[in-house]
Amino acid sequence: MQKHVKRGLWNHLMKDGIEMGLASIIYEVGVASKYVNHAMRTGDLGLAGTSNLYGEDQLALDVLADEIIKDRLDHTGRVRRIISEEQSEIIIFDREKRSGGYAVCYDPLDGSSLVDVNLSVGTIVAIYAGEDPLQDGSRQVGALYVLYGPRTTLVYSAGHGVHEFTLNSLGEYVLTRENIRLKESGRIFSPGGLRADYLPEHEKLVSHLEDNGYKLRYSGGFVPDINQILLKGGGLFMYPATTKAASGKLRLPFELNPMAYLMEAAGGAASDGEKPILELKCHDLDQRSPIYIGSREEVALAEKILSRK
Ligand code: AHM
Ligand code: MG
Repeated sequence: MQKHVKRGLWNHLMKDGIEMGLASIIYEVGVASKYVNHAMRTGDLGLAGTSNLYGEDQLALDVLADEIIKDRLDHTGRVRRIISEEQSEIIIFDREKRSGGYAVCYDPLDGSSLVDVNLSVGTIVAIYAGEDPLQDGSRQVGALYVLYGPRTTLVYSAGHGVHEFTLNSLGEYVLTRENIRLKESGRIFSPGGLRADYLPEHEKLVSHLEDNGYKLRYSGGFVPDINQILLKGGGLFMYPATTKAASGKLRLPFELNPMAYLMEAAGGAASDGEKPILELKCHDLDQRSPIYIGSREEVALAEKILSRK
C-alpha cells in the first residue's frame, strides 16, 4: 500500500538528533514563516491606514515579519539574544537568564522591495550557541532560509546536511529534498550591483563568465538567487565591492554568514574575494562584505581573477 505520511520538519529534526533547543528555534521560525507567508498572500502589504489580521495598526510587511519572528523566537524559551536587520540594536530576552541557550541573527524579509511587484523574497536566519549574536560565521550551529515563491520552502542545516521542506496546503512543512549537494561547478551566474560601478577586476570576472557560456540568472532577491544555485547544483552569486560601496551591499551577520554556512554544508564555498566569508571577524550589526558564493570551482575562479589586481 502506498504511504501517505511524508516526513515533517519536526520529525526530521528529531531523527537527525538535533539538540532540542536548536530544533525548536528552527521549527518556530518555520511556524513564523507561515504567518509571514499568509500576510504576503492575502495582500497585507502594509498600505497605510488599514488594519490587519495580526494587530490593530497596519505594519509594513517587513516590520510585521520582524515582529512575528521575534515573538516565535522568544516563545522557544531557548533564545537569549537576537539581532534583526529591522532593528538597530541587540535585543535581549531577559526571561532567559541561565547559561547555555542560543543567539539568533535574522533578516525577516530580505528583498522586501520586491513584494509589491510579486517577485520572490525570503527570511534568512543564523543560529549561534551562547548569548553573543555577533560571532564569526564559522561558529554557527545552524542556519536556514525560507523562500516565499510560487511555493514556500524552508531550507535548513544544523550540521547534518542541507534539507528542503515545502509548505503543503495543510500548513505543514514536508521534506522534499534531503542532503542537497552542489557539484564542483555550475553553468549560471547571478551578478548583483550596477555594471557601471564595477571595479576592473570584477568586470574581468563577469566578462570571463559571459565569454565562457554561463547563463545570466538574477532575480534581485538574495534568497531566490541563492536557492537557484543550491538546487540547480552549482553556479556563482556575486555581490561585489563597487566604486560606490567598498564593502558591497549585503550584510555579514544577517545575509552572508547564514548563506555561506548553508552553501559550505552543501559542498560549495563562499568568499569575500580573498578568504572564506565564514572566517571574517564579525563585530558590527551593519557590517557588510563583498561576496562570491556558489560551487567551488567558480568561487576559486573568482578569487583567482580578483587577486590579479
Ligand atoms: P534588502 O536587505 O534591503 O532587502 O536588500 C537586499 C537585497 C538582496 O535580496 C539582493 O541580493 C540585493 O539586495 C539586490 O540588490 P541590487 O538591487 O543592488 O541588485
Ligand atoms: Mg536583507
